[in-house]
Amino acid sequence: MSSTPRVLSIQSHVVHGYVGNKSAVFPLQVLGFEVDDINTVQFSTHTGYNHIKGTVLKDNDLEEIINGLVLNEVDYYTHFLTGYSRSPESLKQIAKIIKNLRVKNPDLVYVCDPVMGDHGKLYVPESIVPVYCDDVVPLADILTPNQFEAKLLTGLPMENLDDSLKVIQALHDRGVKTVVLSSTELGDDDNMIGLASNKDECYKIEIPKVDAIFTGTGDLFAALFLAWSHKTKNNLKLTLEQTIATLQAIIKDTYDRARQIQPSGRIPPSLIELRLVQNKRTIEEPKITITAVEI
Ligand code: ATP
Ligand code: PLP
Ligand code: PXL
Repeated sequence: MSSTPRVLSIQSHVVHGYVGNKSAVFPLQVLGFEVDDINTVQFSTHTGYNHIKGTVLKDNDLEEIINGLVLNEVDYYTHFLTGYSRSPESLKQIAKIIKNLRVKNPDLVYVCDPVMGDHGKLYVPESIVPVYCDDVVPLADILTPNQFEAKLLTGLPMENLDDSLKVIQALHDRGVKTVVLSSTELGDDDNMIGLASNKDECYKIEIPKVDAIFTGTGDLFAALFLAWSHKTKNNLKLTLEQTIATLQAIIKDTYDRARQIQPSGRIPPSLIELRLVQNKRTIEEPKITITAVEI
């Protein structure tokens, strides 16, 4: 009998809504993972709302919490997951934490979502970029940047599919086993392209665009990819398909529900919070409707 996988997830907490740990913990638990979650911030809501209120975990506090896990000898994890991080210091701490966790479990899988920005815009301080490049990315087993983040990490252009394969190879060359471009604008007007690659194979998937801005979907993507990699024993094609199938269903349901309430115009953030709880069954058993193709 295989034992229950255990994840340490260091991400944001929001009281209302679904980003960071709120977007990752429930799906991981539903898929059978024990999740220990450290909250880097506790905000009322995500930062897309009009008022941003809450507190940020101090670097000393993060160290103390980790120290408590170590002293109590409960610091054995099969997986480590990190997302949005605002300070270079906290990212450096994360690099230290991974190294220590790997002393306890040399097979620990580190899933890094290098959240820095999207569509040409940074939403973290620029000083974070070199810390990701030099200290964190080389430690990642699975890396889930979007198109903009992948360009930042490699300094390479990404105007077409050929470019994206070079970017992916540059990230493999830094030691990353699995590189996943969670969303790129390399498709047509109606589709985004996702790409997933390991040393043996690379898959492309076309994701139909839904006409709204979702928040927390990148965090959900990373958590689902972690879960399905484990559950499929690293079957890359199936992992990508299960991840996208889940996201598509949740996004469609969230959008349809918002449009019932507000039939036209821009949907405000509070109406488009991801419907995770309502889609528990889909998370458990996604129905694959879009298949990935090998390239
Ligand atoms: P991160 O910044 O966390 O690295 P990201 O920018 O790729 O990730 P998103 O743009 O939220 O994060 O995309 C993650 C996934 O969410 C995509 O692969 C796609 O499946 C889904 N998604 C997000 N927005 C949409 C949308 N408007 N229409 C359809 N799918 C979407
Ligand atoms: N907008 C802001 C201001 C953010 O801080 C983040 C993530 O940190 C996002 C958008 C993106 O969220 P996601 O990629 O999970 O959809
Ligand atoms: O990755 C999404 C995210 C995480 N944490 C906080 C956020 C957001 C997106 O807005 O505001 C605090």
